[in-house]
Amino acid sequence: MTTAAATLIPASGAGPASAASAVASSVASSAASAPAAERRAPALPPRGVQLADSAECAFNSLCLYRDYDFSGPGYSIPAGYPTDLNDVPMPGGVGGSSTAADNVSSWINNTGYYVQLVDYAGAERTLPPYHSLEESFETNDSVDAVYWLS
Ligand SMILES: [Ca+2]
Repeated sequence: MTTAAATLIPASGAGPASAASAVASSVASSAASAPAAERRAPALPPRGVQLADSAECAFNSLCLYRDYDFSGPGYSIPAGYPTDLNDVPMPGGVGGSSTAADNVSSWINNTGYYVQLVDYAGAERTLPPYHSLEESFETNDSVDAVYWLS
């Protein structure tokens, strides 16, 4: 939760306060880095929104969170949109992952649909309507795609 706290290191010997040109070499490169090698889910745009901190999971949305207890960076996906989590940005994941694939630890299904949580390398599980889920140790950070069952 560190917002851009610029750490200005004054160059020794340099004059005072010439810090007007703060070189912000932040990580501004967005997306465009997906391996795309093993994609099976429909590559629909997620049409989701990044959740603000401690935002409620809106009605008719599936909300997914990087961390347990529905915390950390979160994202919401409208009901009915199958989503490859490789397309969903989510910084700070395990192993340096920058997407929601193999990264989600808790879920809120605030829709009337059954949601299929798909691990490309493993099993599929179903999250019933209006249920939340904290991943177990075995299934934590394993889901790669989300499908919807009618
Ligand atoms: Ca996680």
